[in-house]
Amino acid sequence: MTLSPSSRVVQAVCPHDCPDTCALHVTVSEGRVVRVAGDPEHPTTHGALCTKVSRYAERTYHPERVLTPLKRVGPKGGSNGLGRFEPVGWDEALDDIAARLKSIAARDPQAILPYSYAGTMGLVQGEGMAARFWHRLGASFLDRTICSNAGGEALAATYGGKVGMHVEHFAESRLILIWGSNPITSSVHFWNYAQQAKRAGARLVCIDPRRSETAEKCHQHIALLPGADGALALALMHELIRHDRLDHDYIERHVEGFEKLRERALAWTPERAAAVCGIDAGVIVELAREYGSARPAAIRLNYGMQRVHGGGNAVRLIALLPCLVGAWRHRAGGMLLSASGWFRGARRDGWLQRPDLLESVYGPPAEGRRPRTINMSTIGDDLLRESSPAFGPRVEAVVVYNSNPVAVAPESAKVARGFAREDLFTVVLEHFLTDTADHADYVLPATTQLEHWDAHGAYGHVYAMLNRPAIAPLGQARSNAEVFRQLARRMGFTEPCFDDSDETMALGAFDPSRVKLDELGRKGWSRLAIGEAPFANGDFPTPSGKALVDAPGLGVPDYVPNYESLLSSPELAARYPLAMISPPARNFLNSSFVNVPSLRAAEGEPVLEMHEGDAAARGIADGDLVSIFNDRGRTLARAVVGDGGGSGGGKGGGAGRHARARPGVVHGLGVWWRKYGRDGTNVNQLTHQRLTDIGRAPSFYDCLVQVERAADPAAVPVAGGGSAVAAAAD
Ligand SMILES: Nc1nc2c(c(=O)[nH]1)N[C@H]1C(S)=C(S)[C@@H](COP(=O)(O)OP(=O)(O)OC[C@H]3O[C@@H](n4cnc5c(=O)[nH]c(N)nc54)[C@H](O)[C@@H]3O)O[C@H]1N2
Ligand SMILES: Nc1nc2c(c(=O)[nH]1)N[C@H]1C(S)=C(S)[C@@H](COP(=O)(O)OP(=O)(O)OC[C@H]3O[C@@H](n4cnc5c(=O)[nH]c(N)nc54)[C@H](O)[C@@H]3O)O[C@H]1N2
Ligand code: SF4
Ligand SMILES: [Mo]
Repeated sequence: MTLSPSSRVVQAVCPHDCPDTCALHVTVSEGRVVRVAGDPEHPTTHGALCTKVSRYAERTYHPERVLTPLKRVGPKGGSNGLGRFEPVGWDEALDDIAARLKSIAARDPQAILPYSYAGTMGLVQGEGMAARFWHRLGASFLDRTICSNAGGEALAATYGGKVGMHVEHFAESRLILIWGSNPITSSVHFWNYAQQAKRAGARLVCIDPRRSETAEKCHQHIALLPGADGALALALMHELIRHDRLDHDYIERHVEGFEKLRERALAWTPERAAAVCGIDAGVIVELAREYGSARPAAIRLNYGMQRVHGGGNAVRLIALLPCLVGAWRHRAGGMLLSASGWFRGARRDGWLQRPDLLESVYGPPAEGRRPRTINMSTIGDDLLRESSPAFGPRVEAVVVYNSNPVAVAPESAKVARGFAREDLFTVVLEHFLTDTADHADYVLPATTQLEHWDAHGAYGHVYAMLNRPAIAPLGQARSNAEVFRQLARRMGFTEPCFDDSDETMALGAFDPSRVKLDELGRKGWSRLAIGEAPFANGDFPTPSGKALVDAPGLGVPDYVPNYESLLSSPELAARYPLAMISPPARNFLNSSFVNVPSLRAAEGEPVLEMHEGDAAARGIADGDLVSIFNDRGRTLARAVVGDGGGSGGGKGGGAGRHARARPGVVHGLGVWWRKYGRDGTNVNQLTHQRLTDIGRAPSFYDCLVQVERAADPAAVPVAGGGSAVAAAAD
């Protein structure tokens, strides 16, 4: 590629919900982005990006970008799930939206609900100016639980915050347990360190029901049943205790309540846990021996394993393992689930979000009044609820940004029904006409990360990051912050904080006493000052500095069975005998990128991975169209059949693309837009809204289904988002 002499490189940040939070070099030539690459100097990015974000220019210049405000002209979600819109001017749209919000707020601002998640993780375009706006308005709080809350609260209950090892140090570990995580898909920069360790002789063990891309590259894959991780952790402790592979000194000095844990673990023999996990007891005995003797041993835990009823308890148990063997003494030992807690205090949250503005509606904090809270994970039920003293007012307006709830929230038939309510006023700030935007009264064109300022923390490393705009907003796109700033004016909010520019907010996002702002400005990133082996001497951010077994209000962690499984709900399992998990497809990021042609082509169509025995019993062959169903609904997918390695503990390597599922478990890879599904649905048609034991999070991977062959009328057209979008934007 020849670049014009005027081309320049802009320092940016990947905004996506991914632990790696890469530093980007965006090359701009003649006002157009021609290349998005990894910053070679950034220690964890080291010049590499995942496939998805290497295609960022393709996403940004996508012909279906929404580039003008759109107003609905047809029924919500249309007759076929697609919305019909016509372009309107910004002033007309914002005037009308402000008037509608004002009239609802005059009755009760809690009838207005913001719905947002991590489409961008930016501190400005996420909950920055938007949070100021919602606080000043007094709208309902949104409990942002959809992803990490079970594990996050569990980790904080154990260690006082979301803290752990530095990702770089995994390169020096001797044994790495990759537990409930598929880093080749979802955290490729961690995988780079794991490979360095492997080359230096470390052993890699993957604990995952699915023979994932990662599992097949580890030395060992333990294919346990979904939701059995707590039992496995207890049995590992049982073995560590019985064979006295404990670091007594570390436990004595840095763990509170070990005796209670010991008592519980001794009840979990490998045989008992093996029955729950659906693996051989010998695998557990051997793993405990390795974990108890390898120095240093590290655990890369990730959120994939906490999307089940007992996800919180399981994380608490696994998080305690490094204390038992004293793994924290070495910088390459311990565990990492999330590093986001290191940014606590480094971010200026109070200034960015201004929770004090609530006072203008609810009075001084002393009075203790607060708006009601709605859990984003039960949005399906909550949009359909009437007013009641327990619930509060019926939701009359929803403003969605950085999220696509109609596709990603559980039990999506209900979510879609809620968003289809004709009496619900819905505004969606988006790049594309997603399944959610299809249900909007107004769609407002949002800038992408290449077009706006932002600042970022991270949850997989400890670098504060700064994103500069590389190009001017495309079309009439405006940043989220700009939209809320302009709405604030129209609502009559006069506080000076509503005048702060995006740039002011991005440059002011971090506390100068904690982040070197000059370095941040110069390089685009700056490392927080945190010790190499931060817990070598305890010093956990708990009140006592010790790790907590018996956490306040939670008791001693235990194995909590799934809501839906053969063991816990045999009657349900008689009708729906297969456990379905729905982890991400490699080329998508949640429901983002599903509409990028090259990435969608790489995924083909929605698939269901099945074991050959389960398929044969149902007369299903590889490549057949199948219907997956339970009491909540039905969805169609293409069967990918193979032998996933039987009872677990098999050696990795050699397994091909068609060999991912163990018996009894199926994988419906996510998260497709519903409108790209053959019948206008996706896997969330099958998931439920029951919450995890800790953290009020969804149990996406705790889900029983049945599968049958479906007629395959090859002629059935796949509903494409394209046509409706083109019609709308014309
Ligand atoms: N390419 C890509 N990258 C992503 C994402 C994406 O959608 N696509 N999503 C991003 C987001 S939002 C997040 S939260 C992270 C998630 O990143 P991770 O936490 O690593 O999660 P996943 O890759 O969803 O799942 C990891 C693995 O958990 C397994 N798993 C499912 N149930 C269980 C269980 O009960 N026990 C155990 N031990 N394993 C289980 C799945 O089979 C999967 O292989 O990734 C981020 N990165
Ligand atoms: N069945 C099943 N369901 C799941 C999961 C699963 O594994 N299985 N994973 C769950 C997890 S871990 C998560 S985190 C959630 C994720 O759910 P969401 O946070 O809703 O993530 P996305 O689906 O990526 O949708 C983000 C949207 O934000 C938009 N966006 C991006 N940047 C901006 C911006 O700057 N401004 C505006 N206005 N919009 C922007 C994107 O275009 C995209 O449509 O899904 C959950 N749902
Ligand atoms: S999605 Fe993750 S791996 Fe890909 S560029 Fe963004 S931060 Fe890096
Ligand atoms: Mo997530």
